[in-house]
Amino acid sequence: MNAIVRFRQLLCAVFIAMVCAAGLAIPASAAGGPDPLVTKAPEPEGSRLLFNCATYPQNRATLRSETLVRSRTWIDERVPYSQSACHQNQYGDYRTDCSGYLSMIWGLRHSYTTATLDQVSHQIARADLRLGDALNRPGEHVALFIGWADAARTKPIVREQAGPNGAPTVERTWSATYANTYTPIRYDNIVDDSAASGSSLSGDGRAELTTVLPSGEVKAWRNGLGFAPMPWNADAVIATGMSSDNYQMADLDGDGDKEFITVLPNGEVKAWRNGLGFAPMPWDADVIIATGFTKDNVRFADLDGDRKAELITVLPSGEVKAWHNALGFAPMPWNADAIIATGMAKDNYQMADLDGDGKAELMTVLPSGEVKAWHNALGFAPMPWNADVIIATGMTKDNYQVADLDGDRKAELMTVLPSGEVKAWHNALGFAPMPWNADVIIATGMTKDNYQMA
Ligand SMILES: [Ca+2]
Ligand SMILES: [Ca+2]
Ligand SMILES: [Ca+2]
Ligand SMILES: [Ca+2]
Repeated sequence: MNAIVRFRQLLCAVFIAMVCAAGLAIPASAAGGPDPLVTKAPEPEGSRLLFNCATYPQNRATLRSETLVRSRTWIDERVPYSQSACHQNQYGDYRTDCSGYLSMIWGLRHSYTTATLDQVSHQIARADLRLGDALNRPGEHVALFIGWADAARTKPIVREQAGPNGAPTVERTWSATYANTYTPIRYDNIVDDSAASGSSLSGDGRAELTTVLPSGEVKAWRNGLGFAPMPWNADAVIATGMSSDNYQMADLDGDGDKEFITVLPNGEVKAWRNGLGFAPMPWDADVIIATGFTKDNVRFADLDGDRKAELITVLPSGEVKAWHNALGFAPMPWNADAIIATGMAKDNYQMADLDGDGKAELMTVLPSGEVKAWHNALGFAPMPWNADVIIATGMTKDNYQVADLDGDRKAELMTVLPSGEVKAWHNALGFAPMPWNADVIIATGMTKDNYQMA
């Protein structure tokens, strides 16, 4: 054994004693015996010579609810504490100590340490602690915050790898005194579950059904059950003076509630902001968002996943032009444009998020009746597509819609049968050939040119 290796082992022993001690004495054996660090190629700086186990391409965007599921795995597997071991499961390969456990839960590039977690997190106020945040004492210990055990919000429930060596991963409640010695931190890439759902008229991401009555009133039914037979539990008239071929709904400001949009005879595109969600006439402001359009050649879809819908039209050349929504609900909110496709007809393309990543896919019906979809890999960019599949057969361009019914962000497919029934197929597989695994009748008495999912 050469001198450098000996020196590394000495350093490792020192830092093992410093990191994740959690006020508990680390047995001498923790730093003794064969040293796996020399074969695990420790990083020279920043990692404190604790090995990283695996390395992944990026720090994952993780839902708060996912931290519950991910942290549960090590508890169920009774992963034993050790700073010189890695544990691998479906969420990756991470060091089996406090910070390695948190790195797995958050989905970090590798196993960070209590001293390097500040590279991927920021301090928050104690009162702001929510599921998926953490309590950290740099150089000593860190634990995942689950919730409060008391109404006064002083005693946190945590999940942690606290040692001593061999002790399993646990959930426990800390005393207020002990918890107050820790700094509340929030992962930079944590995602609120509410922000992860798509948009709808009511704001919960489960598409409502709308139709225009002979009176020109737009009637809407609220989706209370998601993907289910006749899932509607309320109805309301949301607009008047409309025709079935000249209204659309899209979330322009990214708050989850869809705005109402129509093209005026002078070519201006007028939008009303949704201030109330699902309610009679829920609009509280209006604005002109574009000029020079016709009612049969304007669409809206979120291309880049920021929840604010982009504006899309087909040029005479067959090119599909999109304008990026930078300002939300505002006059002319667009700040960039791009040609996102070619060879399209204005009456034969649709856009919806099929795989649930927030970025809309492009679809068209081929002469064969097959529905071809292109996967959006690049967001708002010229030709952002990187794959294509056939998602359905036997469709016509004027009789299918795609919208998320159950709020999982993956769009379902709908068509109107000759009987007037609206049949929907549930999207189980995301962006994949024929991703549907169930079907239901969601409405009756509809015609193909007079209903919209919103
Ligand atoms: Ca909105
Ligand atoms: Ca957008
Ligand atoms: Ca997508
Ligand atoms: Ca869905």
